[in-house]
Amino acid sequence: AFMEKVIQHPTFKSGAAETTFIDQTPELFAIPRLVDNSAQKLKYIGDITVNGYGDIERHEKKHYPEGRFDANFKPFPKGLVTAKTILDQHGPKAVNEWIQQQKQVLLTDTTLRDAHQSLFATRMRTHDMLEIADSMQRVLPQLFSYEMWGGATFDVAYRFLVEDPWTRLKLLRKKMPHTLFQMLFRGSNAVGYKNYPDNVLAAFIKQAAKDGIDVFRIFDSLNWVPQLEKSIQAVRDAGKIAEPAMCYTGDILDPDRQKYNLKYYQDLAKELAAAGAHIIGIKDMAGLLKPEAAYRLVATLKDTVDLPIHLHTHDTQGNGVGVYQRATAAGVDIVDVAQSALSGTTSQPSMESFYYALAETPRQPQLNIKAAEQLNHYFEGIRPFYDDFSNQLRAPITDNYTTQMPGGQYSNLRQQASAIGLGNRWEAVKQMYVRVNQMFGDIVKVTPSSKVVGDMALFMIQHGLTEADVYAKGATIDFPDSVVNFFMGDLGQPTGGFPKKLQQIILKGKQPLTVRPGSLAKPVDFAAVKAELAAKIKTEPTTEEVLSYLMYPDVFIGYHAREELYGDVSAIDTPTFFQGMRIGEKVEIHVRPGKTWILRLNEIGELDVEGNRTLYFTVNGQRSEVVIHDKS
Ligand code: 3PY
Ligand code: ZN
Repeated sequence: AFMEKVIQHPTFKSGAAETTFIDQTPELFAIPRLVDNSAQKLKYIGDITVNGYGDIERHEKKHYPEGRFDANFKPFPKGLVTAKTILDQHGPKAVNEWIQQQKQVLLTDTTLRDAHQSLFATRMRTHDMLEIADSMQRVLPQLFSYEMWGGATFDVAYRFLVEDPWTRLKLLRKKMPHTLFQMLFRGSNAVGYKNYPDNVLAAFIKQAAKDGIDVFRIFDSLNWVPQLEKSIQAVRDAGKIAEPAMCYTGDILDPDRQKYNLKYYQDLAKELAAAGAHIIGIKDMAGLLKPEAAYRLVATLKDTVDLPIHLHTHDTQGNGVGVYQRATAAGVDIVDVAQSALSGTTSQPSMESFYYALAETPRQPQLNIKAAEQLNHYFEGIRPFYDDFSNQLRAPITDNYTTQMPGGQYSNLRQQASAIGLGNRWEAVKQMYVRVNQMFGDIVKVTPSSKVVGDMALFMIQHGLTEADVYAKGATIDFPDSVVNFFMGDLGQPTGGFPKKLQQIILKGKQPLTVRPGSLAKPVDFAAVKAELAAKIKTEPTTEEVLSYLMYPDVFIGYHAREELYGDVSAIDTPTFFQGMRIGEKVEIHVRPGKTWILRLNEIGELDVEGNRTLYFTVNGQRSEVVIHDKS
C-alpha cells in the first residue's frame, strides 16, 4: 500500500520524480518503511530472552509495580500564544522580545534529553516519550522549550536502541506542536565527537530545522568562538533561534583560579553576540556554578549584552536550585529543569522544587503544580526500567567542585574505568583527571574535550604513569589517539594556547594546526555519499540517512542491518525490549492504532547440537516458533 501511495503521487506519475522527491514529500515517508512482521519481533524478543541485552549483566526479568499515573489532564488551552507560535509567525527576533517582556522566569524541560543522558546513559526510548508527550504539552503549556535532541542522542539511539533519532523528532513534533523544541549541538562536532566539514554542519542544521528543531544550543568544547560561527549562521539562515553557549569552567569566586574570570565570560558573551546569538546560553555542564557565582555572572552578562540569558546547570553537587534562585534574582530569563522523578544529582534540578523555591517571589514560574506533580508519576513509573544503565549515584558529590567532571561524563568514565579493570580505583581516576587538566593547561572540559582528559587519566593510571614519567619517558609512550588529536589542534585552540613542552612530547615532531580545522576540511560531496550509502543499504537513502551515515558510518550501517533483521522494534514495551520475556508471560504490543499483538512465551526448548534453542510463542492465539542461537 505504501509503494502504491508513492506511485500514485502526482509528482511521481508526472515522471518528474528524482532524488528530491523524498525531500519535497516527507509526509509519504514519515510512515515506517517496514511492514509489520511478528516473526521479526519474535526474533528480537527471543534473542534478548536467551542472550540478554548488550553489555548489561543478564538477569531475570524484573517485576514492576503498577504505576500511579493517571493521564487525566485538561486540554491544551485553545489559542494560547506560546514562544512556538511567535517563532512560527514572526521569527526569532520576536521571540527574543517576548522573552524579555516576561516577568516570570521561563523554563526549559530537559527530561527527554539531558536528564536521561546524565542519569542513565541516554537510554530513554521513543516509546516511553510518545506515551507522555501529549500530557506534557497539556500540563506545561507555558514552557519555553523542551530539550529533546542532540548531545549523545544520535550515537545511543542508533547503537543501542535500534532507533532512528530523526523519526523520534518527527513523531514527538506531531504530538507536541505548541512548544519549542531545543537541541544541543556540539558546534563543529555536530552530534558527534570530531570535526565535520562546514557543509555537513549546514546541511545537518537545515534538516534538523525542517524536521522540527526550533532552538539550537551550540557550544564549543574549548569555548573557541570561531568553531561556532558557521553553525550560528546556518541556524539563522534556517529562521530558527541560535543559542550559542559559553561552557562554564573554573570558579569566578576563587581568587586563585582566575584563568576563567568574570572578564573572560564578559568578553565571550560579547563575541557570541557579535557572532549572531539570539539568546546566550550558560552551560554549566559540571555543576560548578555556586549560587553567588551564578548571581554575579548573570548580573554581569545582563549588563554586558542586550540578549536573553538561558542558564543550564547540573545538580551533581546538590546546589542546583540555589543556583537558579540566585540567577533568577539577577535577572536570568530561562533556566533548564527536569521533571522531579528524573532530576537531581548528575541531571538538572527539579522543576517542581524550583517552583516551590520561588514561592512568594515576583518571578515564580507559572505552573500548574498539582498537574506537574501528577505528570511526575509517569516518570517515577518508567525510571526503574532503566536501572541497568543508571550511574547509581544516590546523593550529591561535592568533590565535583574540584574534579569538574561533566554530569554526562561521570557515569561514562566510571564505566570505562570498570571495563579496563580499574573499577576499584575510581578515586585515583578522579584525582588523575584533575592532574591531567592542569597538565593540559586548565582547559574547558565538555564533550569532546572532557573525553580527552578522561582518556589520558585512564591511560596514565592503567600504565602506572605519573606526570613526571610523561615528561621523562614521553618519547617512548604511545598516547591515546584522542590525546594526540587534541594536541594536533583537531578540536580547535584552547584559551591561552597549548602547553608547548607537553605538546612537543605528545606530537613527536608532527606540526599542529593553528587554524580552525573546518577551514581546511574538504566539503563533502553529498551525491557521492548518497550513492555510496545506497549501494550499502540497497535502497534510496533519505537526506536524514545520508547525514547520519556521514557522522556515524559504522554505527549507522550496524543500525540498518539490525532494523532489517528485526523491523521496527519501537512498539515493544521497554522492560521487554531490554529484558525479554519470562516463560508464561503475556505481553501486548501495540503495533499501530487498532492493531495489537498479544504475545505469550510458552516454553524455551533445550539446547540442540548446533547451540540453538527453540522458543515457543503464541501470537494472538496462533502458535509461532523462533530459533535463537544461544551465545552463552
Ligand atoms: C553533550 O555534549 O552531550 C553534553 O551533554 C555536554 O554537556
Ligand atoms: Zn548538560
